[in-house]
Amino acid sequence: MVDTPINEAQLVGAVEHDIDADSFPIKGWDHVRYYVGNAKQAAHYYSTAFGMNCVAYRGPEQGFREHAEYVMKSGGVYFVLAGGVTKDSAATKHYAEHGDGVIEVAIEVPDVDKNWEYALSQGAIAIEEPHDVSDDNGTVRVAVIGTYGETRNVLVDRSRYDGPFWPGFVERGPIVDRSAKIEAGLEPKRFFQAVDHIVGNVELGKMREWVGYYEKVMGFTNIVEFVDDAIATEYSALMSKVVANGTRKVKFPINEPAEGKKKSQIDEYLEFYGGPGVQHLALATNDILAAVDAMRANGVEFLNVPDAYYEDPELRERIGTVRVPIEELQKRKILVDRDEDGYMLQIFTKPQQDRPTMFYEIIERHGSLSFGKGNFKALFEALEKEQDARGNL
Ligand code: TYF
Ligand code: FE
Repeated sequence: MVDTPINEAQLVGAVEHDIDADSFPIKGWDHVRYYVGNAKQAAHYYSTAFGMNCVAYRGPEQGFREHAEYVMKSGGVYFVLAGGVTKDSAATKHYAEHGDGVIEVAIEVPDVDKNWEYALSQGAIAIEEPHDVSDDNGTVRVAVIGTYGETRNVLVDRSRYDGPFWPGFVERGPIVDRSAKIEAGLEPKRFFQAVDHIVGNVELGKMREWVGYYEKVMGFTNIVEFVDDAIATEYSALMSKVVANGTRKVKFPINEPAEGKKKSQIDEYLEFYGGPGVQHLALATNDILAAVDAMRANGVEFLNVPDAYYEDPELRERIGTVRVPIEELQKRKILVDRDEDGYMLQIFTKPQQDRPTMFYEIIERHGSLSFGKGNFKALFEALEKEQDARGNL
């Protein structure tokens, strides 16, 4: 394959940066924890549809009576699918209110106490003070900070731990055996290798507040992508700003609804999720074509993009040459954008649960550090069609 990103930094558009000089140093993503209605079935879906492998488990069998938790991995990031076993467990209640959704966005830090103290001094919402969690395999140090809605940012130091995922978890093998498909060349070993960004939807008028929160509490900076009328189509109007840490490994775009003729896609999310929360996770891949082919074959639905998008001479001029003919992108409905640093390929799934809430983006970066601003119009028009089909007028 030609010219595909090879290391994690390139995959996610990270830049040279010395974290030792930061007030809030960050190594990278640690895990994303979901509360879902049925973790056993979700683990199966994420295995087949997203090519993740189950690596660890914790549940009643280990003495944790409230939840069953399946730890999925693809590349460097852990995805924890937690489901309620009892009728009033935290996951059961969260699911009743929000449907499937993200409860924790966890980041790995060199020294939890240092980050905690800095964050608190800057007005962070304190949820759990730094503490040790241990088993025979060692100790994880952890603290929890609040963010939008019920979402939490967990700070993790796992340098003194070498067991499966987290103390209390036991090792567990893959749920689905994909080896025959991988050997036959039908599926890549991993559909994606890293998390690129995690997006939050907040209420009207709150975007600036949450951007300010990350600037103060985590020392993040506002990068690129102010969103204006350029993306306010008929009724998917939104405002969006991106904050990132110094290395840009951790990027948090934050959206709020904007005035439009009809209901904003962000308002639709807020209504069905029951408040602010994680809207989409962008997963970085070095082969978006193979990933999308495998996901489609396994039943994942993507947003439709009209042929007119690809046939527009302006697009071809703006994009120039990319690693595959445009026709290969068109066949798969993959979007493409270019900025001063390079180009990127991206595609969006439809919502991944019955509520029109969380979805995924698959992204393949080639130098570009941005978020696909050139695609906003086409993307939001496709989203509007989906909103229409749901009767959201
Ligand atoms: O993360 C981003 O900013 C891009 C664009 O509902 C985007 O993926 C923003 C809002 C949205 C879908 C995509
Ligand atoms: Fe995105």
